[in-house]
Amino acid sequence: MNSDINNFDTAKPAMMKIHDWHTGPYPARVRIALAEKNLQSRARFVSVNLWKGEHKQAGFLAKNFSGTLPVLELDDGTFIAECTAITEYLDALDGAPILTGVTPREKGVIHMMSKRAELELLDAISVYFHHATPGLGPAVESYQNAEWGFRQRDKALRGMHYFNAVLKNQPFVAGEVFSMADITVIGGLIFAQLVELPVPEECGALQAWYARMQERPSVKNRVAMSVPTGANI
Ligand code: GTS
Repeated sequence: MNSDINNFDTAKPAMMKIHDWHTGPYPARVRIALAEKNLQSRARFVSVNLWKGEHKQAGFLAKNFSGTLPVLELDDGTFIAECTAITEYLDALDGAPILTGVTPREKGVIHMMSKRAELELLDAISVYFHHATPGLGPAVESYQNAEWGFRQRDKALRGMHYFNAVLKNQPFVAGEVFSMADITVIGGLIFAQLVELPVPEECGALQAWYARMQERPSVKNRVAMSVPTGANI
């Protein structure tokens, strides 16, 4: 059987290459997942400069049709894009902690809450950034629609209220354990900070949860893990 689980030899050095940008909220999700699973020493980061539009050039588009980061590149030449897909790959490689659920119920709830965090928070903030702010600059942002961007900002604020309500009743986004869904909301709040969209004052449960999340070493060290030499954080 040619499974990655069988091929994943703990004695071997890095086997994964991650196309990354050190301050990006989406790539941060994968770095947090790697650190939670203590797999960071197996990953090598390759910087793709978003501000220079390197992710829209043909060489990168051949790796990920969507032209987004992060992308995991395996030794056999397979490219896996999408934070959730990469996290699922990492979870299938190695043991505890499992971030995407063990039982069918856990898997279903974690997937739903992570997707909801993308739809209602992180992706909405990303649209706001690209459409209603200068985004990555005129050379990269070929089309902007500010009205759409502001609508998405408002959507993200509603999303913050939703996750606040969830976190009033449970310690983590998908229930009783830390999971990929928490990482997705963390990505959303990292992006919110970058675009200076604060968590509303009345969202105390979300603020308290985020303060707890920021204490986790995986979250604290997420930028340092992949900062390229000479980068001016
Ligand atoms: N659905 C994708 C995922 O989950 O991986 C979205 C990835 C994404 O939007 N990545 C951002 C990107 O490449 C990286 S960052 O915003 O976190 O830095 N954005 C560049 C662009 O031009 O959209």
